[in-house]
Amino acid sequence: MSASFVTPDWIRSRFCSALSSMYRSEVPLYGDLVQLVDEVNAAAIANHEGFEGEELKREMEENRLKVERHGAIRVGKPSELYTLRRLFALMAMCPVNYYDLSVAGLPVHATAFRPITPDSLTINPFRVFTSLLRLDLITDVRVREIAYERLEKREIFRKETIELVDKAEAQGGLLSEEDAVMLVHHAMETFRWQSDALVEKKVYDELKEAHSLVADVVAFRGPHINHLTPRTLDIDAVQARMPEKKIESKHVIEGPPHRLCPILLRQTSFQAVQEPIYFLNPNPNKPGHDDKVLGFHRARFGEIEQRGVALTPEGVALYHRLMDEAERELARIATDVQFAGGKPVDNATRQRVLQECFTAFPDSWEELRAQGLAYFRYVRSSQATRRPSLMNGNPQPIDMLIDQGLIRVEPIVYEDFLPASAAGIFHSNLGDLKHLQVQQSGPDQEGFEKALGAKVVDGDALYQAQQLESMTAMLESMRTNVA
Ligand code: OOG
Ligand code: NI
Repeated sequence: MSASFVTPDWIRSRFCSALSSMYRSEVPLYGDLVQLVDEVNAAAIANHEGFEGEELKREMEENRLKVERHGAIRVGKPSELYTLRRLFALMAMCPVNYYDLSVAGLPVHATAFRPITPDSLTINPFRVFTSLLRLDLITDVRVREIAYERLEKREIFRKETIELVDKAEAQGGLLSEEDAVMLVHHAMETFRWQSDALVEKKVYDELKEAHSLVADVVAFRGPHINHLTPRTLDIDAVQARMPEKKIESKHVIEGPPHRLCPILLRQTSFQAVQEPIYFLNPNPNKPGHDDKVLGFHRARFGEIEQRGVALTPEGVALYHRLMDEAERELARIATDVQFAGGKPVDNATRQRVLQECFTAFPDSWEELRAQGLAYFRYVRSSQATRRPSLMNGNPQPIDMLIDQGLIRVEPIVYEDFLPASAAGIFHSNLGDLKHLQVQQSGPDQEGFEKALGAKVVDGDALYQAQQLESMTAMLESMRTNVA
C-alpha cells in the first residue's frame, strides 16, 4: 500500500470516535450511561475469568474496552442506503445479514455495516445497524405520498462527502490521511441531530399518527444517529443501577439470560430523550408568523450490549426454540390477573423464566463444541511446541489433541444482531404504537439488496469460514511443526 494512504480500519476508528464525541455532546444522558458502564466494567474486570479474561486484560491495556461497539440510523430512500454502502466500504464496513422487522410491526428492513475480518474486528469492531423505511408497508395512501414527496427532495449527504467517496473509489477504495479526515468531518453532518425539521407541524403529526417510525425518518433533514452502544461486562448490573443514576431504563433486557458461557447478544437501553425540533412555518410571509414552530421529538437513546459466542444453525435453532418456549410462558404470566394482570412482565421475572427454559441449552464450552452448537477458533497450544513428536507423521483426531492439551479452543464472538431483540429496542423507544398499520407482506431481501446495490454477506458463513480457517492453519502448523 502506498505510504500516502491510510487504512480503512484507521478511517473507521476515527469515524467511531468522532461520532462518540458528537453523541455525548448531543445527548448528555448518554455520557452518564457510559460513566455507569465504566464503573460496572471496572468492578467486573477485577473478578473476570474464563472466556473473556485474557482478551479483557489485553483490551484494558490497549484502551480498547471503552470504544463503542455499534450505533444505528434509519434512512428513507434507496439512494440513501446505496451511498451509505459506498461510504462505509471506505471504512471496511460491509453489509452483513438481512433483518426483516415488519413481522414486529415495524415498516423497515435492515442490515448491519461491520468489519468482517478478525483483524479488523480487533482493531475496532464498530458497526452501524442501518434500517431502510418500507413505505410500501404503510396502508395510509396519503401518508405514503407525503413521505415519497418529502424524501424525494432531501439530500442527506454533503457534496464534499460524495466527492471524497468518488475520489476514493477511483483510488481503489483508499484515501490519504488529509482526505480521510475531511471525509469523517463531512460525513458527521449526515449523522448529527438537525433540529430544523423538513416538514410542518401538521405533516409531522400526520406522519406520526401513521407510525412514529415514519415521522422519525421523513420529518428530518438527516438520519440522525439514534443511539450508540458501548460494551458492558455485566449487563444485569448496569440495568439494575440505571435508576441510581437517574437513567430511565428499558423495561427488560433483550436476548438470552445470564449464563456461564455467554451466547449471542444481550442488550438493554435507556428510554429515548425528548428533544426540541422546529417545524417549517406554513405561513412564512404572513406578518407575525415568521417564528419557528417549536415541537418535540423522541428518538435518541443510549444502549449497552454484552456479547457471547456465535452459534451454528443448530445452536440458533435451539436458541429460538427455547426463546419461544420462554415467551409463551411469559405471555401466560402476563395474562395471569393475579400476577401481572395484563401489565408487561418485569425484568426479574423475565430473567427467571429465561433461566429456567435455558437449562436445556448446554452451558460449558466442551458441550457447546461437542454438540456442534457454537463456533470455535482452534489454536495450537504452547504445549504442542514442546511435544512435536506426537504429531509427526501420525495424525490424530482433533478431540484427542484437545484432551491432551495440544490444541486450545476459543469461542468466536457473535458480531451480528438479533431481529427480535432489535424489534424490542425499536419498540421501547418509539413510544405508544397503537396506530400500527403495517402490512404484512413478508421480507423483501431482493428489494433491499437492489437499493443497497450489493448482496448482503451471510454472517453465518463468516463464522463457519473463521472456524475452518483456524483449524486448517493449526493442523498445518502441527504437521510442519512451525509454531
Ligand atoms: C435500531 C434498533 C436495533 C440493535 O442493537 O438491535 C439495534 C434502531 O432503533 O434504529 O440497534
Ligand atoms: Ni443497537
